[in-house]
Amino acid sequence: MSTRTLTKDQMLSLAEHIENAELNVHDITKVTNDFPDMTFGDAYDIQWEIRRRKEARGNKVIGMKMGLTSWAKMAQMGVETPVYGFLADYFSVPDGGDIDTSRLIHPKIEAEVAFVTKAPLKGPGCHIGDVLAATDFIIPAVEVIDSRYENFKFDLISVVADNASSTRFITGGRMARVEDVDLKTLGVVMEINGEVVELGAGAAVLGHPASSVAMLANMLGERGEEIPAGTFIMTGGITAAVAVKKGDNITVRYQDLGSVSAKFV
Ligand code: OOG
Ligand code: MG
Repeated sequence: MSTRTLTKDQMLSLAEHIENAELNVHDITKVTNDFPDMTFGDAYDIQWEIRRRKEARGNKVIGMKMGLTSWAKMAQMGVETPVYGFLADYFSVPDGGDIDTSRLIHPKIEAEVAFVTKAPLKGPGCHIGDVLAATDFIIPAVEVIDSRYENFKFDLISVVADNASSTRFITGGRMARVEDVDLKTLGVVMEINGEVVELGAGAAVLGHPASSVAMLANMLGERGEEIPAGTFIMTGGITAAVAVKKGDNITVRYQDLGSVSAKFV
């Protein structure tokens, strides 16, 4: 676990500051501008405090996400280390549903594969075989990310503190058993208003999306946390994220697993 540079009061007030940007839909400068010595330990403390604030308000945490797990995403954002975040109940949008752009700052969409576990996973030492054995099913998922930072520009420490830009997600298509899908070659095609904007295959995510779940277990293990059985986990964007705006209809097609759609209103 990395060291801390923030006092408890600074950590608490940064959590409030960042969460308020989400709740009040306005951007902020990245937190490392004012606190350049912040560490990953400080940033995850802030993220866990935002999670605590939401739970104290009655929101439920309904899953986890990994981010920056593909080269396309790392190159797009100029960073090279995956990060995790949590998913709150109100982030979930039904397949084919509307996403209210008045609640978002500058949304982008990502094509992802989600896992649902049937046994706990605990790092350190969690590997892909453990993940495959503990997987109940996989299901297509599209994430809507919305960095609270100006111009969607950040460094890793800032994005961790901002819950890895989490804001909305849509699951859909068809669930499948992990042994029935070749997740490395699983093709995805992203369309906005009927036009293909990105495409890719599952191997873009750390060689195999299950590796992303193993990495999550190992990162949580550093804080003494685990992935409980029954957890929904998004493994990270396969392609670069694509900006969307009010009026856009989006569909992501998954090879043999159907599609996920939404409308930005
Ligand atoms: C950070 C979150 C990235 C993914 O799937 O790679 C992410 C960001 O790019 O804003 O969710
Ligand atoms: Mg994502």
